[in-house]
Amino acid sequence: MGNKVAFITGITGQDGSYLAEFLLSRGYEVHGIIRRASTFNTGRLDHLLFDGQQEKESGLYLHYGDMIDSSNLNRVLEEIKPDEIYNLAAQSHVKVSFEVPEYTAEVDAVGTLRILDAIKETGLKTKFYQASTSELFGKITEVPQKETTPFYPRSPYAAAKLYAYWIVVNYREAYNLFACNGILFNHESPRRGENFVTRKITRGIAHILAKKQDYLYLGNLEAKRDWGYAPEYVEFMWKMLQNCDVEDFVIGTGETHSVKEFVEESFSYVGLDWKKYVKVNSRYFRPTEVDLLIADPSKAKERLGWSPKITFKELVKIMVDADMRAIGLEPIGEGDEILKQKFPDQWWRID
Ligand code: NAP
Ligand code: G4F
Repeated sequence: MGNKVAFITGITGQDGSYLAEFLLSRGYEVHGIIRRASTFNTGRLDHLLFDGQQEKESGLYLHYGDMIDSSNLNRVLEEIKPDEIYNLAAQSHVKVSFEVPEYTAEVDAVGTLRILDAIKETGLKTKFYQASTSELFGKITEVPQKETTPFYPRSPYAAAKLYAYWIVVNYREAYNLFACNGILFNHESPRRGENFVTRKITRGIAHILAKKQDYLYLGNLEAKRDWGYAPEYVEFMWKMLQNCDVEDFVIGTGETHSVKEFVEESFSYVGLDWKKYVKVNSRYFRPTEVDLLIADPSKAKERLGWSPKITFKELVKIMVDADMRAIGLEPIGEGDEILKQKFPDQWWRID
């Protein structure tokens, strides 16, 4: 039997790049779609594609494609016949979804349907992972949130992901597909997009230290999130598809912290008083906010033996160290040390 074949949509994103690295480390042949853009958008994958300027054979194959083009999705699936599909592509920014609601629905909701329908129509024997989200819980009705907590989406993004969640359940029940939802709470890393709040803060601190920026402008400091470390979460995506049963799981740390706590913790790590640098700007507030997210990941622990290693404070240190290094400053170093100690056999490149 040859190597297993995986197909990842959203491979150029934070999670997609870690997942590609993980699957390659396990001997998979990995395929992904990338969007044609006027600038290169493979920055998070370049270490897998090139040795310096030289292309390398790593088992990673990229195809042009888009979640709104079903002809292309059908063609790629027919061609590569993947054993596992990870649907991570999304317009994933909640605030932006209020500005491009229709596009967000096309990509995040109908895009998911396009792939599921391609699987059904072609009769492809494959397993399907859907990137569902804690944003589904929105205006929460239960603390902490678990697989059975009712959904109440609070943004066009969450409403689109709600459709995607249910179409996965429907295709599983109607057509017997191996298709499941990972309901993941926020997970971050040095590869997080620069306009998500954690990365905006840690990158802002590095810029302030390097005297390239005077202030950091943020929105709602009171919102609370359950923040974990992305490499640990992508490993769970894979575990879900190796599970004998086809079922949905919540993944998170079980701890919640406010944006203000993230700010305090990260500024104090580098010895700065955050009050001197952080200004609140109304342009970063959302028309409707999700106030409190906190996971109950006990099903994942009991059934698949998953529990996260990286705590909130450690995540802050890992991200601040990486952003300091990225801008040419000597990192404080505690974050790097934590990674070395907790993941001696880590499979991802530490940024
Ligand atoms: P991300 O960094 O924003 O990556 C999104 C990916 O989707 C990128 O590769 C992007 O391509 C691609 N994409 C966007 N629109 C597309 C389109 N029309 N056609 C094809 N590809 C498209 O997101 P992430 O943090 O890795 O998250 C991965 C998935 O998990 C997303 O579905 C997100 O909604 C979901 N999720 C994330 C979290 C989290 O905390 N990170 C939590 C729960 C769920 P470009 O590089 O070309 O933009
Ligand atoms: O970092 P955020 O933009 O992430 P958000 O909205 O929680 O969404 C992320 O996690 C979801 C899982 O729960 C994913 F499904 C989704 O794709 C994405 O990855 O904002 C976090 C909090 C919000 O309450 C926001 O209002 O931070 C608050 N915030 C305060 N100032 C800010 C800012 N958010 C951003 N992006 N930028 C700010 O300046």
